Amino acid sequence: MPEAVQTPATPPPDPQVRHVASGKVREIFELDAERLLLVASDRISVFDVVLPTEIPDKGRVLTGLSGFWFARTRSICPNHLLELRPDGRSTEARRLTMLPVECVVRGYLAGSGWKDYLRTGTTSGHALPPGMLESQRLPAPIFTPSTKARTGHDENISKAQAADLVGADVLERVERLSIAVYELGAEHAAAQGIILADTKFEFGFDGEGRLVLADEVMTPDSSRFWPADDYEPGRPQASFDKQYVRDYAESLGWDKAYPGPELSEDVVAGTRARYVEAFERITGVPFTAYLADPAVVLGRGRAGQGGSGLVGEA
Ligand code: Q0N
Repeated sequence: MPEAVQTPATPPPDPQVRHVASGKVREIFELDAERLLLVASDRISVFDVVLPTEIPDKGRVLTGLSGFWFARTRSICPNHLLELRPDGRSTEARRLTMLPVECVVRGYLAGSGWKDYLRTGTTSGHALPPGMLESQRLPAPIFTPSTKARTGHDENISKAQAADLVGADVLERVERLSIAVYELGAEHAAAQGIILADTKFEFGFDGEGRLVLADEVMTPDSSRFWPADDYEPGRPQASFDKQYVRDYAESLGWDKAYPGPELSEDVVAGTRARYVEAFERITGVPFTAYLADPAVVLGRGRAGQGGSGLVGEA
């Protein structure tokens, strides 16, 4: 394994590049009227707090996984990916008009879906079978839209509320697309021993009025990844990627409030290894090959690119 290269989360200063938005661990810049640059940092958040210690290459793992899924879901839905940059953490993307709903798909009952079910027997208006256990697999995947509340937290909304935001027709289309992309991802991940319990998608419209898949896709930051070999319904599941960090942070007696603890070298190394393992299991590509040429995950070499070169072309 080559030494992990630490690069800044932000591209080199360039007066042409305007900062558009910033998430807890990602930033978005404007390249021109049609294109954005999405940069994934190595920052990690746990219990909703960004920790002071970074996980080397985490941003590259997430960028590569998203690229892999974009390439493999094109037949279901066009997407915003134009290019992965050679740094492996930056994605050039088509600029879209984003929908103001987050498209969550749940295949298993966890997190806020489980909490809603305990309180009401339903989640986002889906009547679920009685007597379900925490983390249990649902009879079929369900679509549970959410919005960013003023607190910055995601808030589950009913399908009727989501339809008020985007229109009933658009909502029906993103529901169908979201479930189809999730089913492809969950089946692929399961074959590699990873349960994709749930995931969040974002869509936008391009200039021609097409619905396009955007953001990051089926990464550990936008999804729950569980190791299949210790899956057991009736309790919360270990996180494939963040469990060492959670266990370590709790062993220190951290109260889960800002600021979070510094991580030990062991925890950093173990966590980095879990991210790389998820990348390699899902993509089938050695992470060293991704570092040498990120385009390997797109199933097209840098040399001999066919078509227009747009992964997301319709
Ligand atoms: C964009 N975010 C993340 C929507 C925004 N391809 C794109 N074109 C234009 N804007 C964005 C993308 C992408 N990806 C995505 N911000 C800007 C934040 N979401 C939160 C929910 O609402």
